[in-house]
Amino acid sequence: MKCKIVNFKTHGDERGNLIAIEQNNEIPFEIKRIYYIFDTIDGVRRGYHAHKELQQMLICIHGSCKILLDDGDEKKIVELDDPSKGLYLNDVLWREMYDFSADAVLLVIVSDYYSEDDYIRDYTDFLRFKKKISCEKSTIN
Ligand code: T46
Repeated sequence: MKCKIVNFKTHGDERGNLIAIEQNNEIPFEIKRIYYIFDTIDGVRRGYHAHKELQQMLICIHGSCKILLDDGDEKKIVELDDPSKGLYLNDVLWREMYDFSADAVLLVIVSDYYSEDDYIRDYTDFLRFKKKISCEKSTIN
């Protein structure tokens, strides 16, 4: 599955820690938007969609949460519980976010402005879209 855990450098000293994140350095794309998810209600599950083009870096900067990723063939669960780790997504992956701790803050850095057109919010449409792009790739090759 095309996803990657990125380890950010922590600048730590007797005062505490600091992590710096730069476009085209830790973030391998031009940053157009950031958003964060917090105060999540216990037991809630979010997401249930895939993106057609969007690149994202997900960082749980406080607390913890789990991300279920599904590429149509394989499913994978990634636990984010460390502010020095990012989950880089650059593929059409179905995602669900769940098991948020009460104090979780999930920061998401993304490559484009908000557009509902980039979302696939139906799982059957997602599988159809994956099939279409894989057919297009095999025709080109
Ligand atoms: C994703 C996961 C990790 C906006 O108006 N602007 C925005 O930039 C975003 C992200 C959302 N919204 C609105 C759209 C909805 O009315 O905020 C509301 C909640 O969004 P949504 O239900 O899509 O939230 P999640 O947590 O299911 O998904 C979000 C992102 O939308 C999505 O891109 O990959 O977090």
